Amino acid sequence: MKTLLLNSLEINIKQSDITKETTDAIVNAANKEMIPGGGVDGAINRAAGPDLGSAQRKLGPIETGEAVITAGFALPAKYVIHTAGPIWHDGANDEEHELAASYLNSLNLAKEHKLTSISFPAISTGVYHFPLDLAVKIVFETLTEFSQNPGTVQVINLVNFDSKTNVVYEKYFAMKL
Ligand code: AR6
Repeated sequence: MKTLLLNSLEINIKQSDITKETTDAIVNAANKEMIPGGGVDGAINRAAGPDLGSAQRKLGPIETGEAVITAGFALPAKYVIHTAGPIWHDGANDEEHELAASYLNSLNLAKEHKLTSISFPAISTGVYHFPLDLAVKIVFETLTEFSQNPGTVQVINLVNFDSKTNVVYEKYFAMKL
């Protein structure tokens, strides 16, 4: 795990399974329909139990970049913040702004609920095919913007399932900080 400070925000970059996180909230890379799918969404739903899927479905459909909150049910995390990241087409369809919105809206929701810690997966970089290098740059810029006014939020974990993703995160953040 690598720990960095972004203004007063503690950022932890780690290779792990997000369903094990004990932060106040974990973020789910969901779809607009809010129908539990595969990838991290599937893993979170399996670990949380069937009540999560019922709560999730009731809140759909949502817009790309929007974020909504449910309980965490059987997860160690108290809440799940669900966001629909953009599907990558060619980069000319506002994908970059939409990915930034997914992160910023999730963080603002955590702040509104007076949470202190939140964990993110690498939204949109799986089956939605967002280029990893560009995604990591957007995450860094969005967290930097949020760190100006983080409210109650003190700790942000960037939780990567595979080592390739984790290495790209570590290198980019180390270069910038
Ligand atoms: N913990 C942390 N990260 C994980 C885990 C885990 N347990 N499992 C997978 N990842 P993806 P997307 C990583 O495809 O691209 C679903 O069907 C994975 O390795 O889960 O936003 C939804 O319902 C990758 O780095 O999300 C949507 O329909 C990252 O999570 C669609 O996929 C994101 O990969 C969303 O696609």
